[in-house]
Amino acid sequence: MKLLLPKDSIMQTSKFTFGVATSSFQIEGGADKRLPSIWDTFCSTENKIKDGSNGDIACDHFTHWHDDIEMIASLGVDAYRFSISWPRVIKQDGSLNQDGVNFYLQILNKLSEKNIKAFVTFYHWDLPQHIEDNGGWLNRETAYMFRDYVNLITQAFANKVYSYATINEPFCSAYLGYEIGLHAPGKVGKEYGKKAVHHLLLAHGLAMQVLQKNSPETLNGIVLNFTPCYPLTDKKEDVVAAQLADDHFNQWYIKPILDGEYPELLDKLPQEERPEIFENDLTIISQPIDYLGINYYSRAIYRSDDKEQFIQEVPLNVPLTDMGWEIYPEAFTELLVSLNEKYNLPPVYITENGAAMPDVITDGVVNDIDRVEYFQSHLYAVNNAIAQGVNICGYFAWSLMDNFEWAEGYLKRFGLVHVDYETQKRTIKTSGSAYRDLINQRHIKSE
Ligand code: IFM
Repeated sequence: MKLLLPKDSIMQTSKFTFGVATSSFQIEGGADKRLPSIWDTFCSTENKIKDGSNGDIACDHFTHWHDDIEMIASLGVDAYRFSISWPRVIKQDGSLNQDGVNFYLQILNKLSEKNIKAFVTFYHWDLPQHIEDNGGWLNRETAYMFRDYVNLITQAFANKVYSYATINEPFCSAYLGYEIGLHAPGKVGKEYGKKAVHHLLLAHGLAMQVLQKNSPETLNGIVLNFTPCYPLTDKKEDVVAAQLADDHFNQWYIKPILDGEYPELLDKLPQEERPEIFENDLTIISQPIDYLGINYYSRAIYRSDDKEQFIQEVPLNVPLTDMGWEIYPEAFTELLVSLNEKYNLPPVYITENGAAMPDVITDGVVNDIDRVEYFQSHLYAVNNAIAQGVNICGYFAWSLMDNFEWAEGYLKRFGLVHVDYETQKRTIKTSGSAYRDLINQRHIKSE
């Protein structure tokens, strides 16, 4: 089964970047060679991870990184997006852990040998546990510790990186981690969520200042996830409910970065839910960025509710992925176009898009047609947004390989490559071959 490149699209030229993405905790393992992170603690807490698993070994990329990069190269991608494990590269006293840094330097060198651009994310949720013990993202000090970590690493990685992202999906860290407790560190309380967001965004702004100084030649930005909010009906109260959800879950993260202010909703929040905002914070947060990374998987539907204001509907009778997320590529186009209308967007990279599917491996083959279809419809959706004037420069499939899917453990598979967790054998799925052929098609066309 084939993936087709949209006709007459920039996607057919080498100006468009195609890549694959992963993150440190989800693939690395090698947990005994670094400090503990909040995800180690969360995994060892009863009933937090569906299959009771952890990230101690994961895909053992810590051992298999060399072959994994050969595999990435065999897919013909232009770029590889991965994250740095903060607890691997920084010691408890704040100094550099050279062994940890060397692990990433070998990866960066190998990528450069293969002519693959390195898109490096500094924070994909694995906060060192000792920093959480001091309040984690509820403590303003954490933002400054993040800045210092970025400062040391940018010096250590000099000239080896193509692009830096400060933070991946602050929504997940703040809301899932500090408000509803589905993710590490598992805190629950409305009074925590927006405080954590503010410190995450402050950390982003402070890190951008460091990047401008230490690494002005790289493409520097942040990665935000969006779940577009649709009303259940066109009744006014449902429309208002969906807009409110959108302010809380989407606009809350992008508006301070691009407009230097939070949505008006800030003034309506009860005092205990408001973050403490210092005088220059929003100026720091709204430092210019070279690009915006956008992650999209699905949409959500809301209806009004007297008590909760808005309630998310469970999708019924619609196509779903194995996560239970609705497959709705139209929302991807609408999201990109609406963000472009609302904001003065910098160049955009789709830094994650993909689907968990109920894969079966038979005689060494994973014929994941459903995932190929997902990619095809979403690539068209991105192309439709490009056709409507959105400046999109690249697309990263989530994920290179099956990995630790957070609270779902190893039960959900998002990879283009199947991982047998017993043997660590990698098998390229039908979707992986289709992605490779799509990229090769483009190379032939642009010659
Ligand atoms: O696996 C995650 C990734 O770490 C962040 N974005 C969403 C993916 C799928 O849930």
